[in-house]
Amino acid sequence: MESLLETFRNLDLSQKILYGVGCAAVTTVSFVALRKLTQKEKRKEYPRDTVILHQIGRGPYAPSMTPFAVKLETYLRMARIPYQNVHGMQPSPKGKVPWIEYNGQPIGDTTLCINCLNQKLGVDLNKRLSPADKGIAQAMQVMTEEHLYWLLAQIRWLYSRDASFILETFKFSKFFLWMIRRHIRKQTWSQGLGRHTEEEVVEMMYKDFQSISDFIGMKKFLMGDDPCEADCSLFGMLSQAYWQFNGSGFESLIKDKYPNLAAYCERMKEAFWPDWDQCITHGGTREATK
Ligand SMILES: N[C@@H](CCC(=O)N[C@@H](CS)C(=O)NCC(=O)O)C(=O)O
Repeated sequence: MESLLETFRNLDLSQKILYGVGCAAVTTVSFVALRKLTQKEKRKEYPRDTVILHQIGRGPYAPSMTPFAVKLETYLRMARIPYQNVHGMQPSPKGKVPWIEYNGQPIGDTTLCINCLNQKLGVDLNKRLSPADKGIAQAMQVMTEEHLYWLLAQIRWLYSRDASFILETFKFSKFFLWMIRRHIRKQTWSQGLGRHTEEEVVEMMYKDFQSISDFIGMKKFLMGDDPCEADCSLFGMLSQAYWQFNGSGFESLIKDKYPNLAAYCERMKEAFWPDWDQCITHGGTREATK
């Protein structure tokens, strides 16, 4: 020990700095490795053949504040697949939420989760659709998830007139909200829709809602009398705008301007969420508009 200290004292400044950086790197790597090891030890044993659905906590007026969690859980219910919720902030191996584990296999991205379960369990919620209708359903789903989602994200997170709902729901500090907004600004800028003005974003949102509303018309579900896979996605997204768009300035938009979409939301809720009131945190279903 003594000779080690002596050697250290005899080093010049740059060698001492190099030595310090080396020590810090070794300590960090050991700490991370140790954490990973202990985490692995603590890894939970889940029942076999049950989907473990990792998602953030319940939402105040819909079962989640993320449309993708409502989508995935609705799919599990529609396909009657046994599942267990694990609420928390742990992201998928792809860095997003929600995600699933199935017999020890983690799967990220809701569409990939659904594809994998369809394949493993022989589920096909689109079996009554013609090839042309499958094409339309896919286009509607992609518009909902990859276009409308980013518009609604900007309206909820960036343009909200009143952020108190978000602050209270997520128990965020103002600083954390600022960080989330920064993250969403960066994401939407890279995606492209974040480069538009607020007016342009709002106009695009109207156009998406109008297209979906016109397409559904008087049908019960997106593609007719029977619900299909894309309904999970659509319902997940609409559930946010219909039930929990508080503070956005568009709280009553669906109810006032697109009554067939409001009826659709209620129909999906009735068909797949008989326990809705137990799955929301606000105690009792809120009227869609104030
Ligand atoms: N395509 C993904 C989208 C999931 C998604 O965007 N989740 C959001 C929450 S609504 C998220 O995890 N955001 C964190 C981030 O992007 O860093 C899926 O279907 O799972």
